[in-house]
Amino acid sequence: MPDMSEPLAASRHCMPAGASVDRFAEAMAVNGWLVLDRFIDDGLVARMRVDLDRAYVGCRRLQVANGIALDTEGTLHHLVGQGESFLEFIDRLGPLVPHFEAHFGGPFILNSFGGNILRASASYASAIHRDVRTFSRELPLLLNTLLMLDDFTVRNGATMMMTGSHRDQPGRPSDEAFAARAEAATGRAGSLLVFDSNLWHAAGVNTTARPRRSVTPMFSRPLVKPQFDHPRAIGYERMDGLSELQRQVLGYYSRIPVTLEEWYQPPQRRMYRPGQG
Ligand SMILES: O=C(O)CCC(=O)C(=O)O
Repeated sequence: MPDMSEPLAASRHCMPAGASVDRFAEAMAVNGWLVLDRFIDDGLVARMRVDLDRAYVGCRRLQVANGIALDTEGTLHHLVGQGESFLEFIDRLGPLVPHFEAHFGGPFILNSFGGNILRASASYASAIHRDVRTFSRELPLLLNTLLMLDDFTVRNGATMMMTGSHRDQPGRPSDEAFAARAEAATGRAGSLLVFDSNLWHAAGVNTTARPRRSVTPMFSRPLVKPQFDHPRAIGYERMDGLSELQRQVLGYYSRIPVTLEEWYQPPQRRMYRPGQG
């Protein structure tokens, strides 16, 4: 249910889901971020909400059991393998492959697949941060995305984006500098926020009584070590049942061999295939 108490103002950074590669590239270069309006349909968004709530039970149990409950409330990690809807989302990335490949200058893979159920209490995602520790400016190592599973509004804590900071802000900005340039990434449920990982951002403050949910897949060049071994988590044996896009993005073509038998293979059977960069 949308929050009817606040009309949803479209962000000036919002563009149609089918925006061209050139328009995408220009917004990324100049602003460092954009929102693709309703990139995912209501049906898949609804299934992802159900899977997200279910996955949170398992993530939270481990956060509490392992003594890291304090600033992780509402956060989820490594959702691939914790719900079929998340694998389906990977398959829906097809229309964006040219955009992402142009951004990276070649193929890309999933680096991590987290989520955030933002309530009034804050987690580490509410601090001003960026998700790549090394400021790499022109060399795109990582690309952030955030799929809105609820409408994102100013009142429910739409992500605050420091526009242009991917170009000129190597170090953490002061709170004042961040506030002066931060804009709210508002959008309708199903919209996809895409941003340069060099850009400083923070979850907003949710002042409503309802959760504001999202998933946050990040992508990289295949040569960057992912935060999770997705092919092993899903299972090597499931590869035949996955689409070509899922195999590529989940990293089945950029695995690390562990035996000489795995290493000595013809190119098309290699764990790390030719052309992965
Ligand atoms: O939930 C949010 O608004 C922020 C998410 C975030 O910080 C991230 O994806 O790195």
